[in-house]
Amino acid sequence: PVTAQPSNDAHTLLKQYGCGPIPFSGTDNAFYERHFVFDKVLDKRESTARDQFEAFARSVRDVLSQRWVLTEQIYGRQNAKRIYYVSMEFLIGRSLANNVTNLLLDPLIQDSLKQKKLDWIELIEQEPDAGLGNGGLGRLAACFLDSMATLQLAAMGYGLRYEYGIFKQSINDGWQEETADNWLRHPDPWEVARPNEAVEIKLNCSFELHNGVLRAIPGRPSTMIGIPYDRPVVGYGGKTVNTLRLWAASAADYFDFREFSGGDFVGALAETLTAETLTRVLYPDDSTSFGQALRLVQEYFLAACSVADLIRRFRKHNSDWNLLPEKVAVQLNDTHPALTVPELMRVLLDEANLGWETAWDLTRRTLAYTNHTLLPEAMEKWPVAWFELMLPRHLQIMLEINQRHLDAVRTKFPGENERCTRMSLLEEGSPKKLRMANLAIVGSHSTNGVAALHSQLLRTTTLKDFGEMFPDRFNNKTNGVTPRRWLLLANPALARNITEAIGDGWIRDLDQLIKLKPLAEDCAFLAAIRKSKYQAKSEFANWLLRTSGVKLDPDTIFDSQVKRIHEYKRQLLNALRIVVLYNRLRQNPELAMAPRTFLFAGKAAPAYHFAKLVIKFINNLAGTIEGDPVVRGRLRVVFLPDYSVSMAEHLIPATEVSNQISTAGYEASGTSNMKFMMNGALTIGTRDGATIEMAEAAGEENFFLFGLTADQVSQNRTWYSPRWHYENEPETRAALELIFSNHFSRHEPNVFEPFRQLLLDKGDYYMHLADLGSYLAADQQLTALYKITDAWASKAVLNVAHAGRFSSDRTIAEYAADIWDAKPCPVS
Ligand code: B1H
Repeated sequence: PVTAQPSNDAHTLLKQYGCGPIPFSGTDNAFYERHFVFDKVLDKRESTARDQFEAFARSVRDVLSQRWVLTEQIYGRQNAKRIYYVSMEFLIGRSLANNVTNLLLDPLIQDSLKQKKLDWIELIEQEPDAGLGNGGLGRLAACFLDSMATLQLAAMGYGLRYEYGIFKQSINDGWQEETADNWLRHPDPWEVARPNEAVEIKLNCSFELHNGVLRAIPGRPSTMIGIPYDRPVVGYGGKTVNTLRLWAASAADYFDFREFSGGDFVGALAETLTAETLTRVLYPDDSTSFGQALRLVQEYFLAACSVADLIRRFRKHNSDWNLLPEKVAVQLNDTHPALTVPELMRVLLDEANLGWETAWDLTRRTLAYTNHTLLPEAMEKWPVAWFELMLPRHLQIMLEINQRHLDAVRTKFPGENERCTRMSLLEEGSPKKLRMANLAIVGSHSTNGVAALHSQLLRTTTLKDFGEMFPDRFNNKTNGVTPRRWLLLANPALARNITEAIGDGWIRDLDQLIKLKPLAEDCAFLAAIRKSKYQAKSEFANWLLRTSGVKLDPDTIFDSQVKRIHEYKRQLLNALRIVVLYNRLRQNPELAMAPRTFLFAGKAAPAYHFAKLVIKFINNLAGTIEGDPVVRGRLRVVFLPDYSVSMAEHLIPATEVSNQISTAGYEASGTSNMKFMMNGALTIGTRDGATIEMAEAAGEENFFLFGLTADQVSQNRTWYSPRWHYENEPETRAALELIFSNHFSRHEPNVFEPFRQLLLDKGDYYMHLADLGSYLAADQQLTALYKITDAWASKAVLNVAHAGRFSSDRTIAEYAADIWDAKPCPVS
């Protein structure tokens, strides 16, 4: 992509990256061509598009390799404080264009593409998305890696190298179907396997695979091997190249000798298969904890491999264990890696031979925990019996932690037995369970939420007891997104507008976008903004046509809701809005209504039946509207299958209306809301998560906010009646009647009956009907404004101008200052 880059000539650039012993210049084909011969043993003329991608990506990796080595050397030499971001998910997407952008290699690449007559778009589309995450939590981790490298922090990500990432979604007859995402089918050009740095993980049982389920065999201790696969994380400017280290599970290669000599060769190898199953697949649940034993072992594996690795790195440069919190900060991405608490304790007690008090003090000062949701179904709890079986030493440690913790609670709040019950790490019942959130809070020095409202609700409601016990531990870190991927790379037309107007300082310092504010009154700039939006819409339409055959009309309003499908996110509310608009046109075909395209995308967890029914409904709605001559061309609904990071990079820049319509109090932060804002979409949304802070920044007059507040939701719970809305709001009633009359399901009578139960009979827990009226009113205001093109563009500019706060650079700077106490360690 042609991005706004300082015009470095090729020679200077190659000098910067050729900082090691290997020169790049002088040999023309040293750069790209040699990878066909030396990596693939292939004549270039015989190469496929995929071969060309691999060769090209390997040349880019060559460019960064010496800086990658240098980065680690400097961190070691300086004995810098290391930051470890531990997460079960990293939703990376593609890396080629991102690495090229961050290395500032665009001019060089353009030259090289011209000479070699390569098609850049075709090249980058050869790369599969690294879909090692479900949604916002995993994508946040990926944005944080970009910002940590750009801010020159000595940071590293730890995760799992799933062989299968988030499933591929296809739509069959309107229904979601899942297939496996075999993203590693071809060799990945970015990763570097480091078997020499493998670590051993011990469990007190062995496993057996039985009909696809992992079965523990008690009393037979086993060893697993974690093999690190490193991926480069290039900071913007190409100076710092950090590492994302992903662990792959493998069987210990000495375990099978006894059985081998006993003759059971095949049986022994089958056991290898079981160990390797561990990192086979990502659990596809977002905001729910599914409670599978295999998932618990995955979580322990991540914690144990990462602790072993970071301790080894710490010991290389420090002999005094007491320095641990000064030299290491570990951020736990939700409770998924919470077993880091007992694992670090175990290492400090059993391997470093420290006393309990010292070990506990060091553990707590090293670890910090981020909470990402208030939904009770997402709170992880694991049966105590599983720990007895697999990790008895860890159970012992957690019980000791709990004893001491409850003693402290009793000292601070004497006689409050119920408080103790609530705060205990143990949940009584059958089975008895361990509460991972309580463990993470007690075992760390910081607990943060991900937006102001979320952090406040955490401290004052969900974790109230902990807020009272440890008031200083609680803090907020409002999420952000990287402007490199989500603006510079995804939206070259807008990026160019911005750079032409205010220079390119915004790329590293997004607050500079505020300089655009006066231009909200400048007709020429508004025209340029309109033009770049139209360009992004056309490019998205072309991409969609090319990749899926769907044709969009860029002269309609692009109105999007893209995110995981979940009741609390209320895609059904959006669909109800469309049914009402459809009814208006059916009743009055003469009605003036701006032509609109409603875009939906998102995956439903495979076992979440209601969410799958919502997908089915959106698809049937799309089909019915398409087949109705009265509305065809005026309203259009499109469900785009298989939402991914790459799709978002095309869709978000093209969007004019961003829907952020969760029931207030349920969306912890949201991050697509910020991406849309940066790309000049206007938001129609509820006062939830970070959307509240976005509207605060830009001014509520530049937002279309509607609906109940979080306060009202919690108060209204007792007396809210969906029936009242059905009986007293004619449009609400007509919309529901149309659905229940099988208008959208002629050949599948009553498939949407569960909506009646959910919305009317079971009391509409997420209050769709309470907010439908105000949603429609906000929608009316929005379409009225759209007609006044300058007024619309002006608000879009004001939104972009105030998006600076939502850069993940700001978020990471806050983590570094308030939680990690970390300073930049430049690699010059
Ligand atoms: C978020 C999750 C999540 N919150 C459990 N919680 C998972 C919970 O596999 N699991 O078991 C996976 C994911 N994800 C999201 O985090 C929030 O819903 C968003 O509001 C927030 O923006 C995002 C990043 O903080």
